[in-house]
Amino acid sequence: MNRRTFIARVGAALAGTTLAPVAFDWAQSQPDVKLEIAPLALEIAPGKLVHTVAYNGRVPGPLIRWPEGKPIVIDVFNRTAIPEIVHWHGLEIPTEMDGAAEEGSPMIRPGTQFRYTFTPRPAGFRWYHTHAFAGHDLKRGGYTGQFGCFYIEPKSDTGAYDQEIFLTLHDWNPYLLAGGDSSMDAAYDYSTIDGRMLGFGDPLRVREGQRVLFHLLNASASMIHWLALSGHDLTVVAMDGNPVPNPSPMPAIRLGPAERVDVVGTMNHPGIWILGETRDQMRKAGMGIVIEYANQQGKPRWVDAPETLWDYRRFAKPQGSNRQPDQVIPLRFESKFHGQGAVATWTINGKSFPDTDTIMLREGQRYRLQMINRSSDDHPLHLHRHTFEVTTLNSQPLSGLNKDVVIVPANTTAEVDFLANNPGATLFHCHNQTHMDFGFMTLFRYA
Ligand SMILES: [Cu+2]
Repeated sequence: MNRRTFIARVGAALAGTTLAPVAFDWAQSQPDVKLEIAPLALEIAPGKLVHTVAYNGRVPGPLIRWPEGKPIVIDVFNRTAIPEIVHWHGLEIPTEMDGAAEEGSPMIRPGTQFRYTFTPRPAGFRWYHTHAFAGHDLKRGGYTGQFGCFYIEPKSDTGAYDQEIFLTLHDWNPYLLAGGDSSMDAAYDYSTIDGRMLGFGDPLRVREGQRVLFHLLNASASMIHWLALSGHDLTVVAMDGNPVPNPSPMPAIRLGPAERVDVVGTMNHPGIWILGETRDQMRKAGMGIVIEYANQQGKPRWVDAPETLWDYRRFAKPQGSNRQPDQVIPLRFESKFHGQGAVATWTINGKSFPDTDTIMLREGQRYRLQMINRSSDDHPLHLHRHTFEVTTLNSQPLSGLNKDVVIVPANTTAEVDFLANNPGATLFHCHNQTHMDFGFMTLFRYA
Protein backbone atom coordinates (compact mmCIF):
# COMPACT_ATOMS: atom_id res chain seq x y z
CA MET A 1 0.00 0.00 0.00
CA ASN A 2 1.38 3.41 -0.91
CA ARG A 3 0.14 6.88 -0.01
CA ARG A 4 -2.31 6.92 -2.92
CA THR A 5 -4.04 3.64 -2.02
CA PHE A 6 -4.05 4.68 1.62
CA ILE A 7 -5.92 7.87 0.73
CA ALA A 8 -8.39 5.89 -1.38
CA ARG A 9 -9.06 3.53 1.53
CA VAL A 10 -9.49 6.34 4.03
CA GLY A 11 -11.88 8.00 1.59
CA ALA A 12 -13.90 4.81 1.22
CA ALA A 13 -13.99 4.31 4.97
CA LEU A 14 -15.25 7.83 5.45
CA ALA A 15 -18.06 7.67 2.90
CA GLY A 16 -21.30 7.75 4.81
CA THR A 17 -19.77 9.20 7.96
CA THR A 18 -20.24 12.76 9.12
CA LEU A 19 -17.01 13.68 7.38
CA ALA A 20 -18.40 13.11 3.89
CA PRO A 21 -19.31 16.34 2.05
CA VAL A 22 -22.66 17.57 3.29
CA ALA A 23 -25.38 18.59 0.87
CA PHE A 24 -26.86 22.01 1.49
CA ASP A 25 -28.44 24.87 -0.38
CA TRP A 26 -25.59 26.95 -1.80
CA ALA A 27 -27.85 29.81 -2.73
CA GLN A 28 -28.96 30.33 0.85
CA SER A 29 -25.62 30.84 2.46
CA GLN A 30 -22.90 32.81 0.77
CA PRO A 31 -19.29 31.92 1.56
CA ASP A 32 -16.72 34.52 2.62
CA VAL A 33 -14.25 33.17 0.07
CA LYS A 34 -14.71 31.11 -3.09
CA LEU A 35 -11.89 29.08 -4.56
CA GLU A 36 -12.18 27.36 -7.90
CA ILE A 37 -9.55 24.76 -8.74
CA ALA A 38 -9.03 24.58 -12.50
CA PRO A 39 -6.35 24.06 -15.15
CA LEU A 40 -4.50 27.23 -16.10
CA ALA A 41 -2.05 28.18 -18.85
CA LEU A 42 0.04 30.63 -16.85
CA GLU A 43 2.05 33.19 -18.80
CA ILE A 44 5.20 33.48 -16.67
CA ALA A 45 6.86 35.66 -19.34
CA PRO A 46 5.54 36.99 -22.67
CA GLY A 47 4.68 33.95 -24.79
CA LYS A 48 6.07 31.54 -22.18
CA LEU A 49 3.26 29.38 -20.83
CA VAL A 50 3.30 26.78 -18.11
CA HIS A 51 0.36 24.40 -18.03
CA THR A 52 -0.68 23.97 -14.46
CA VAL A 53 -3.61 23.97 -12.05
CA ALA A 54 -4.45 27.01 -9.93
CA TYR A 55 -7.02 28.75 -7.74
CA ASN A 56 -9.34 31.29 -9.39
CA GLY A 57 -7.28 31.41 -12.58
CA ARG A 58 -4.30 33.09 -10.96
CA VAL A 59 -0.96 32.41 -9.25
CA PRO A 60 -0.78 32.83 -6.34
CA GLY A 61 -4.43 32.29 -5.41
CA PRO A 62 -6.24 35.20 -3.79
CA LEU A 63 -4.79 36.60 -0.56
CA ILE A 64 -7.12 35.65 2.28
CA ARG A 65 -6.88 38.33 4.96
CA TRP A 66 -9.03 37.63 7.95
CA PRO A 67 -9.30 38.80 11.57
CA GLU A 68 -8.16 36.34 14.21
CA GLY A 69 -11.02 34.60 15.97
CA LYS A 70 -13.72 35.41 13.39
CA PRO A 71 -15.28 32.30 11.78
CA ILE A 72 -14.75 31.96 8.03
CA VAL A 73 -16.65 30.03 5.35
CA ILE A 74 -14.66 28.97 2.27
CA ASP A 75 -16.26 27.13 -0.65
CA VAL A 76 -13.92 25.19 -2.90
CA PHE A 77 -15.09 23.92 -6.28
CA ASN A 78 -13.00 21.28 -8.01
CA ARG A 79 -13.12 21.76 -11.79
CA THR A 80 -10.30 19.30 -12.49
CA ALA A 81 -10.51 15.61 -13.37
CA ILE A 82 -8.87 14.34 -10.17
CA PRO A 83 -9.79 14.52 -6.47
CA GLU A 84 -8.36 17.58 -4.76
CA ILE A 85 -8.04 18.92 -1.23
CA VAL A 86 -6.96 22.24 0.33
CA HIS A 87 -4.71 22.31 3.40
CA TRP A 88 -4.71 25.39 5.65
CA HIS A 89 -1.06 25.44 6.58
CA GLY A 90 -0.12 26.66 10.06
CA LEU A 91 -3.72 26.94 11.27
CA GLU A 92 -4.75 25.19 14.48
CA ILE A 93 -8.10 23.86 13.30
CA PRO A 94 -10.00 20.55 13.55
CA THR A 95 -8.84 17.48 11.63
CA GLU A 96 -11.87 17.34 9.34
CA MET A 97 -11.17 20.89 8.11
CA ASP A 98 -7.37 20.68 8.02
CA GLY A 99 -7.26 19.35 4.47
CA ALA A 100 -5.14 16.22 4.70
CA ALA A 101 -6.80 12.98 3.56
CA GLU A 102 -4.42 10.94 5.73
CA GLU A 103 -5.95 12.60 8.80
CA GLY A 104 -9.46 11.96 7.54
CA SER A 105 -10.34 15.29 5.89
CA PRO A 106 -12.48 14.59 2.82
CA MET A 107 -11.14 14.75 -0.73
CA ILE A 108 -13.13 16.97 -3.09
CA ARG A 109 -14.22 14.80 -5.99
CA PRO A 110 -14.03 16.14 -9.57
CA GLY A 111 -16.96 18.41 -10.33
CA THR A 112 -18.00 18.79 -6.71
CA GLN A 113 -17.80 21.47 -4.09
CA PHE A 114 -16.74 21.36 -0.45
CA ARG A 115 -17.35 23.91 2.26
CA TYR A 116 -14.53 24.56 4.75
CA THR A 117 -15.64 26.31 7.93
CA PHE A 118 -13.30 27.12 10.79
CA THR A 119 -12.10 29.92 13.02
CA PRO A 120 -8.66 30.98 11.79
CA ARG A 121 -5.97 31.05 14.43
CA PRO A 122 -3.28 31.80 15.50
CA ALA A 123 -2.61 35.28 14.10
CA GLY A 124 0.15 35.67 11.55
CA PHE A 125 1.27 34.72 8.08
CA ARG A 126 -0.21 31.32 7.15
CA TRP A 127 -0.94 29.87 3.73
CA TYR A 128 -3.07 27.37 1.85
CA HIS A 129 -2.16 24.76 -0.72
CA THR A 130 -3.17 21.45 -2.22
CA HIS A 131 -2.32 18.38 -0.17
CA ALA A 132 -2.94 15.89 -2.99
CA PHE A 133 -0.62 13.03 -3.83
CA ALA A 134 1.61 13.43 -6.89
CA GLY A 135 4.07 10.51 -6.83
CA HIS A 136 5.57 10.07 -10.30
CA ASP A 137 3.05 12.47 -11.84
CA LEU A 138 4.78 15.83 -11.56
CA LYS A 139 1.72 17.66 -12.90
CA ARG A 140 -0.07 17.21 -9.60
CA GLY A 141 0.08 18.25 -5.96
CA GLY A 142 2.61 20.82 -4.82
CA TYR A 143 4.21 21.00 -8.28
CA THR A 144 1.15 22.96 -9.48
CA GLY A 145 0.14 26.55 -8.86
CA GLN A 146 -2.33 25.62 -6.12
CA PHE A 147 -1.17 27.90 -3.32
CA GLY A 148 -2.00 31.25 -1.79
CA CYS A 149 -1.28 33.45 1.24
CA PHE A 150 -3.55 33.47 4.29
CA TYR A 151 -2.95 36.35 6.65
CA ILE A 152 -4.66 36.19 10.03
CA GLU A 153 -4.74 39.70 11.43
CA PRO A 154 -3.79 40.00 15.08
CA LYS A 155 -6.31 41.67 17.37
CA SER A 156 -3.81 44.43 18.11
CA ASP A 157 -1.76 45.33 15.05
CA THR A 158 1.82 46.17 15.94
CA GLY A 159 2.84 47.18 12.43
CA ALA A 160 5.25 50.09 12.28
CA TYR A 161 5.59 50.02 8.50
CA ASP A 162 4.41 52.02 5.50
CA GLN A 163 3.77 49.28 2.99
CA GLU A 164 3.04 45.57 3.17
CA ILE A 165 3.95 43.20 0.33
CA PHE A 166 3.25 39.46 0.00
CA LEU A 167 5.61 37.50 -2.28
CA THR A 168 5.44 33.82 -3.22
CA LEU A 169 8.22 31.67 -4.67
CA HIS A 170 7.58 28.71 -6.93
CA ASP A 171 9.41 26.44 -9.38
CA TRP A 172 7.84 25.16 -12.61
CA ASN A 173 8.03 22.37 -15.20
CA PRO A 174 9.43 19.73 -12.89
CA TYR A 175 11.26 16.65 -14.13
CA LEU A 176 13.17 13.94 -12.31
CA LEU A 177 16.93 14.29 -12.27
CA ALA A 178 19.57 12.06 -10.67
CA GLY A 179 20.97 13.74 -7.56
CA GLY A 180 24.42 13.37 -6.03
CA ASP A 181 23.59 9.91 -4.70
CA SER A 182 22.11 8.83 -8.09
CA SER A 183 18.54 8.66 -6.78
CA MET A 184 15.96 10.88 -8.46
CA ASP A 185 14.79 14.29 -7.27
CA ALA A 186 12.69 17.02 -8.87
CA ALA A 187 14.47 19.69 -10.93
CA TYR A 188 12.77 22.58 -12.74
CA ASP A 189 12.95 24.68 -15.92
CA TYR A 190 11.63 27.97 -14.51
CA SER A 191 11.27 29.79 -11.21
CA THR A 192 9.05 32.75 -10.43
CA ILE A 193 8.01 35.27 -7.82
CA ASP A 194 4.22 35.65 -7.81
CA GLY A 195 3.96 33.64 -11.03
CA ARG A 196 6.18 35.95 -13.12
CA MET A 197 9.77 35.61 -14.25
CA LEU A 198 12.24 38.35 -13.37
CA GLY A 199 11.67 41.38 -15.58
CA PHE A 200 8.16 40.42 -16.72
CA GLY A 201 6.01 41.20 -13.71
CA ASP A 202 5.00 44.63 -12.45
CA PRO A 203 7.76 46.19 -10.37
CA LEU A 204 7.22 46.84 -6.68
CA ARG A 205 7.03 50.60 -6.22
CA VAL A 206 8.52 52.16 -3.10
CA ARG A 207 9.50 55.62 -1.84
CA GLU A 208 12.66 56.69 -0.10
CA GLY A 209 12.36 56.42 3.67
CA GLN A 210 9.55 53.87 3.65
CA ARG A 211 9.63 50.88 5.92
CA VAL A 212 8.34 47.94 3.91
CA LEU A 213 7.12 44.71 5.47
CA PHE A 214 7.64 41.76 3.12
CA HIS A 215 5.77 38.51 3.78
CA LEU A 216 7.87 35.90 1.96
CA LEU A 217 6.53 32.40 1.26
CA ASN A 218 8.41 29.57 -0.37
CA ALA A 219 5.67 27.61 -2.16
CA SER A 220 8.12 25.40 -4.06
CA ALA A 221 7.39 21.68 -4.05
CA SER A 222 10.97 20.85 -3.10
CA MET A 223 13.52 23.66 -3.49
CA ILE A 224 15.23 25.64 -0.74
CA HIS A 225 15.63 29.25 -1.89
CA TRP A 226 17.79 32.20 -0.86
CA LEU A 227 16.53 35.75 -1.44
CA ALA A 228 18.29 39.09 -1.22
CA LEU A 229 17.32 42.67 -1.97
CA SER A 230 20.28 44.32 -3.69
CA GLY A 231 21.61 47.29 -1.75
CA HIS A 232 19.50 46.56 1.35
CA ASP A 233 19.56 44.43 4.46
CA LEU A 234 16.29 42.84 5.49
CA THR A 235 15.42 42.47 9.15
CA VAL A 236 13.79 39.17 10.05
CA VAL A 237 10.85 39.90 12.37
CA ALA A 238 8.77 36.70 12.16
CA MET A 239 9.14 33.12 11.02
CA ASP A 240 6.25 30.96 9.88
CA GLY A 241 4.07 33.90 10.93
CA ASN A 242 5.26 34.02 14.55
CA PRO A 243 7.29 37.00 15.87
CA VAL A 244 10.91 36.04 16.66
CA PRO A 245 12.51 36.93 20.04
CA ASN A 246 15.58 38.45 18.40
CA PRO A 247 14.84 40.33 15.14
CA SER A 248 18.06 40.55 13.12
CA PRO A 249 19.15 42.23 9.87
CA MET A 250 20.35 39.78 7.23
CA PRO A 251 21.96 40.26 3.81
CA ALA A 252 20.09 37.21 2.48
CA ILE A 253 17.11 35.13 3.60
CA ARG A 254 16.84 31.34 3.42
CA LEU A 255 13.42 29.78 2.88
CA GLY A 256 12.81 26.05 2.84
CA PRO A 257 9.70 24.63 1.17
CA ALA A 258 6.59 25.86 3.08
CA GLU A 259 8.58 28.25 5.29
CA ARG A 260 7.52 31.88 5.65
CA VAL A 261 9.78 34.70 6.71
CA ASP A 262 8.51 38.21 7.47
CA VAL A 263 11.19 40.83 6.90
CA VAL A 264 11.26 44.61 7.17
CA GLY A 265 13.37 46.64 4.75
CA THR A 266 14.10 50.35 5.11
CA MET A 267 14.09 51.97 1.70
CA ASN A 268 17.22 54.07 2.17
CA HIS A 269 19.11 53.41 -1.04
CA PRO A 270 17.25 54.96 -4.01
CA GLY A 271 17.54 53.20 -7.35
CA ILE A 272 16.07 50.39 -9.39
CA TRP A 273 16.97 47.12 -7.70
CA ILE A 274 16.43 43.39 -8.02
CA LEU A 275 15.02 41.37 -5.18
CA GLY A 276 15.99 37.88 -6.25
CA GLU A 277 17.47 34.46 -5.66
CA THR A 278 21.10 34.86 -4.64
CA ARG A 279 22.23 32.14 -7.08
CA ASP A 280 22.78 33.43 -10.63
CA GLN A 281 21.27 30.37 -12.33
CA MET A 282 18.10 30.67 -10.23
CA ARG A 283 17.65 34.35 -11.19
CA LYS A 284 18.27 33.40 -14.84
CA ALA A 285 15.54 30.77 -14.42
CA GLY A 286 13.28 33.67 -13.40
CA MET A 287 13.29 34.01 -9.63
CA GLY A 288 13.38 37.74 -9.03
CA ILE A 289 11.31 40.91 -9.00
CA VAL A 290 12.20 44.56 -9.64
CA ILE A 291 11.94 47.16 -6.87
CA GLU A 292 11.56 50.66 -8.19
CA TYR A 293 12.02 53.81 -6.09
CA ALA A 294 9.84 56.75 -7.10
CA ASN A 295 11.55 59.16 -9.54
CA GLN A 296 14.35 56.73 -10.36
CA GLN A 297 15.24 55.43 -13.80
CA GLY A 298 17.54 52.91 -15.36
CA LYS A 299 18.09 49.19 -15.62
CA PRO A 300 17.42 47.07 -12.54
CA ARG A 301 20.65 46.38 -10.67
CA TRP A 302 21.72 43.19 -9.01
CA VAL A 303 24.47 43.25 -6.39
CA ASP A 304 25.70 39.94 -5.00
CA ALA A 305 24.84 39.48 -1.34
CA PRO A 306 27.75 38.55 0.93
CA GLU A 307 28.02 34.87 1.82
CA THR A 308 25.36 34.32 4.49
CA LEU A 309 25.11 31.66 7.14
CA TRP A 310 21.56 30.84 8.14
CA ASP A 311 21.27 29.73 11.73
CA TYR A 312 17.82 29.75 13.28
CA ARG A 313 19.49 30.40 16.66
CA ARG A 314 20.33 33.91 15.56
CA PHE A 315 16.63 34.83 15.76
CA ALA A 316 15.91 32.91 18.97
CA LYS A 317 16.88 33.17 22.60
CA PRO A 318 20.31 31.53 22.92
CA GLN A 319 19.43 29.50 26.02
CA GLY A 320 17.28 26.40 26.15
CA SER A 321 13.68 26.28 27.21
CA ASN A 322 12.93 26.11 30.94
CA ARG A 323 10.11 23.70 30.34
CA GLN A 324 10.93 20.01 30.12
CA PRO A 325 8.91 17.73 27.87
CA ASP A 326 6.74 15.01 29.38
CA GLN A 327 7.97 12.64 26.68
CA VAL A 328 10.68 12.54 24.02
CA ILE A 329 9.72 10.98 20.69
CA PRO A 330 12.76 9.89 18.63
CA LEU A 331 12.18 10.02 14.85
CA ARG A 332 14.97 8.69 12.66
CA PHE A 333 14.92 9.64 8.97
CA GLU A 334 16.61 7.46 6.37
CA SER A 335 16.37 6.86 2.64
CA LYS A 336 16.25 3.57 0.81
CA PHE A 337 18.07 3.57 -2.49
CA HIS A 338 16.29 1.59 -5.21
CA GLY A 339 18.94 1.73 -7.89
CA GLN A 340 20.11 4.09 -10.58
CA GLY A 341 17.30 6.22 -11.97
CA ALA A 342 14.70 5.17 -9.41
CA VAL A 343 13.06 7.42 -6.83
CA ALA A 344 14.28 6.66 -3.31
CA THR A 345 11.78 5.81 -0.61
CA TRP A 346 11.98 7.35 2.84
CA THR A 347 11.56 5.87 6.28
CA ILE A 348 10.78 7.17 9.75
CA ASN A 349 12.15 4.76 12.37
CA GLY A 350 12.66 2.21 9.61
CA LYS A 351 9.14 2.30 8.14
CA SER A 352 7.52 4.13 5.23
CA PHE A 353 4.04 5.66 5.42
CA PRO A 354 1.39 4.30 5.71
CA ASP A 355 3.18 1.44 7.48
CA THR A 356 4.81 3.78 10.01
CA ASP A 357 3.94 3.36 13.69
CA THR A 358 1.19 5.76 14.73
CA ILE A 359 2.31 7.88 17.67
CA MET A 360 -0.23 8.30 20.45
CA LEU A 361 -0.51 11.65 22.24
CA ARG A 362 -2.27 12.66 25.43
CA GLU A 363 -3.94 16.05 25.53
CA GLY A 364 -2.15 18.56 27.72
CA GLN A 365 1.24 16.83 27.53
CA ARG A 366 4.33 18.51 26.16
CA TYR A 367 6.21 16.40 23.61
CA ARG A 368 9.70 16.69 22.22
CA LEU A 369 10.22 15.45 18.67
CA GLN A 370 13.83 14.39 18.32
CA MET A 371 14.39 14.46 14.58
CA ILE A 372 17.48 12.50 13.62
CA ASN A 373 18.32 13.03 9.97
CA ARG A 374 20.47 10.11 8.84
CA SER A 375 20.48 11.16 5.20
CA SER A 376 22.53 13.40 2.97
CA ASP A 377 19.57 15.71 2.22
CA ASP A 378 18.21 18.70 4.15
CA HIS A 379 14.54 18.15 4.97
CA PRO A 380 11.79 20.69 5.78
CA LEU A 381 9.73 18.90 8.46
CA HIS A 382 6.15 20.03 9.03
CA LEU A 383 3.70 19.28 11.82
CA HIS A 384 0.03 19.86 11.04
CA ARG A 385 -2.47 21.66 13.31
CA HIS A 386 0.13 22.63 15.97
CA THR A 387 2.89 25.18 16.47
CA PHE A 388 6.19 23.93 17.86
CA GLU A 389 9.13 25.57 19.59
CA VAL A 390 12.57 24.74 18.23
CA THR A 391 14.59 23.64 21.28
CA THR A 392 17.89 22.23 19.99
CA LEU A 393 19.80 22.28 16.70
CA ASN A 394 22.62 19.75 16.65
CA SER A 395 22.67 19.80 20.48
CA GLN A 396 22.85 23.62 20.63
CA PRO A 397 19.99 24.97 22.76
CA LEU A 398 17.58 27.72 21.75
CA SER A 399 14.11 28.87 22.74
CA GLY A 400 11.31 31.26 21.81
CA LEU A 401 11.38 30.34 18.11
CA ASN A 402 7.89 29.11 17.24
CA LYS A 403 7.38 27.50 13.85
CA ASP A 404 5.45 24.87 11.94
CA VAL A 405 8.23 23.91 9.50
CA VAL A 406 11.89 23.43 10.34
CA ILE A 407 14.76 22.46 8.10
CA VAL A 408 16.78 19.61 9.56
CA PRO A 409 20.11 19.67 7.69
CA ALA A 410 21.75 16.49 6.40
CA ASN A 411 23.23 14.26 9.12
CA THR A 412 22.12 16.49 11.99
CA THR A 413 19.54 16.28 14.75
CA ALA A 414 16.96 18.93 15.61
CA GLU A 415 14.47 18.92 18.46
CA VAL A 416 11.15 20.71 18.67
CA ASP A 417 8.65 20.80 21.53
CA PHE A 418 4.91 21.14 21.22
CA LEU A 419 1.92 21.09 23.49
CA ALA A 420 -0.70 18.51 22.55
CA ASN A 421 -3.59 20.99 22.59
CA ASN A 422 -5.59 20.18 19.45
CA PRO A 423 -7.07 16.65 19.62
CA GLY A 424 -7.49 14.74 16.37
CA ALA A 425 -5.33 12.97 13.84
CA THR A 426 -2.23 15.02 13.06
CA LEU A 427 0.11 14.55 10.15
CA PHE A 428 3.87 14.96 10.38
CA HIS A 429 5.88 14.90 7.17
CA CYS A 430 8.69 16.21 5.06
CA HIS A 431 7.36 19.11 2.94
CA ASN A 432 9.39 18.03 -0.08
CA GLN A 433 6.59 16.61 -2.26
CA THR A 434 8.71 13.78 -3.63
CA HIS A 435 9.90 12.74 -0.18
CA MET A 436 6.44 12.84 1.38
CA ASP A 437 4.88 10.90 -1.49
CA PHE A 438 7.53 8.22 -1.14
CA GLY A 439 7.05 7.41 2.51
CA PHE A 440 8.36 10.40 4.52
CA MET A 441 5.25 10.87 6.67
CA THR A 442 3.67 9.60 9.85
CA LEU A 443 0.48 10.13 11.85
CA PHE A 444 -0.06 11.19 15.45
CA ARG A 445 -3.32 10.45 17.20
CA TYR A 446 -4.72 11.52 20.54
CA ALA A 447 -5.58 8.81 23.05
CU1 LIG B 1 12.53 15.56 2.75
